[in-house]
Amino acid sequence: MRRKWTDLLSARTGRRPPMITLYQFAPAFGLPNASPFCMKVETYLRLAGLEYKTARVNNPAKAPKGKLPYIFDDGRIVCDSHFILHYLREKYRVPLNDGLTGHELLTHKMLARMLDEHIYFCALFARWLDPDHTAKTRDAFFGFLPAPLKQIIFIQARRNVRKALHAQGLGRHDMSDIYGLGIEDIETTAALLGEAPYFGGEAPREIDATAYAFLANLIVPPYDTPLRVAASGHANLTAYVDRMTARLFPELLPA
Ligand SMILES: N[C@@H](CCC(=O)N[C@@H](CS)C(=O)NCC(=O)O)C(=O)O
Repeated sequence: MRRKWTDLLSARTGRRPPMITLYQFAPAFGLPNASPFCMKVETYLRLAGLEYKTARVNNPAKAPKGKLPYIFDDGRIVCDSHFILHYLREKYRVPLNDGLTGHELLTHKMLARMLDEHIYFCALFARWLDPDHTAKTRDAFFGFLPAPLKQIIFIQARRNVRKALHAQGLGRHDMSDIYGLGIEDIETTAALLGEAPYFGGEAPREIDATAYAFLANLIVPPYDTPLRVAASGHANLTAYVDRMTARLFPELLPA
């Protein structure tokens, strides 16, 4: 059997890699996480073969920078999925991107930015502000609270999302324009994947942590928004999500 590169590293240094703790929301919708940023980090940890445990946080305001995810590793806290991946790549010398050309790395960086910084906000609108879907969000994220509190906390959280989307700019557009912008990203993503099994090519690379986290969050949860309809309409994207789930989170597949 092939040994994981982390085992080889431990054999050489004589010590086991320390256990990383990933602080994130509870799993939801049959996904490792309903936050694409949390799911990106967990996917990366699995792709890299790093040992980790998860710790559930219900209130992101308690996180060091007020957002999830963050990790604790070897006495250090690292916040933000971008900086977490950078930290893990450097500290554990993760070889996921080895051998990629400069042009491939640039394309991967642009795709990650589009998903992190653009489609994320379209999806946030769909979950929190499209009136057809807000009840699903309330029940999935605050279902653990007693009924009156669930509604109060949800209303507060939705107000924060509305303010954030307004400040970001997207929240100033009407619904059809917001969905139209998100669908453009989905079309771009589907065209970039083409017939390849992974965004990294024949094998998953670092970009696949981000792509999988966002696409699974668009396709799997039962929000029949124009974004889900558009993403599910691309057979290469749905097959990609299934392929990544089978490879990295087989415990989530129906028995
Ligand atoms: N740039 C950050 C974004 C993290 C982020 O926006 N997390 C959301 C969950 S998907 C959050 O914690 N939101 C809570 C809030 O804004 O109050 C990253 O890449 O980790």
